[in-house]
Amino acid sequence: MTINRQVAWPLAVAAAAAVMVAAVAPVATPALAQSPAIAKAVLKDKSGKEVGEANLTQTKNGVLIRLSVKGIEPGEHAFHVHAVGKCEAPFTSAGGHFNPASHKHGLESAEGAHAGDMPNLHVPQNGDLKVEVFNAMITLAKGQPNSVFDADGSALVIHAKADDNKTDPAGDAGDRIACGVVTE
Ligand SMILES: [Cu+2]
Repeated sequence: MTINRQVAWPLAVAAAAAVMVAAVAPVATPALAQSPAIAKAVLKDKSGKEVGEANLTQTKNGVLIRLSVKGIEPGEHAFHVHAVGKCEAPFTSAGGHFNPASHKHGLESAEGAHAGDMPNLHVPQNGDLKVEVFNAMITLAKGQPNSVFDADGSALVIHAKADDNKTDPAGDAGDRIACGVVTE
């Protein structure tokens, strides 16, 4: 007599193995390790009065600038990163626009603009404005060619007039009415 013994083996449930992602220790280059993730600039007018503040945050793709200004003449004003971190009235001390790639001026420039070129500020009637500006052409990372923390530093500058986004080298933006050195 043949005994057909069928043994029902419980299906082994393959437990989904929890995948342990090994935490990869961040490998920072020495230069990056010293680089700030945030930076700041206090903007003053030609008389030395504080008229604004900017907080800069490094992101993966550029630098987010949160700017607040007070008591600025209503209307459009050019807003740039200038090449030298020195703000002595009338702020020519800040040099030209930050332009490590030696491009022509203007966000509408065919060849790609200065790294310091940014959109105009639109200041309302009460003279106070809070705005966020993203600049993908600069970095806070030291040692990079487009770092605002290069040998002579950098400054944020607000102009009397709007930037026309094309006239080389300064967008026909007129006088510099406020300036702030970018600091860690
Ligand atoms: Cu400027």
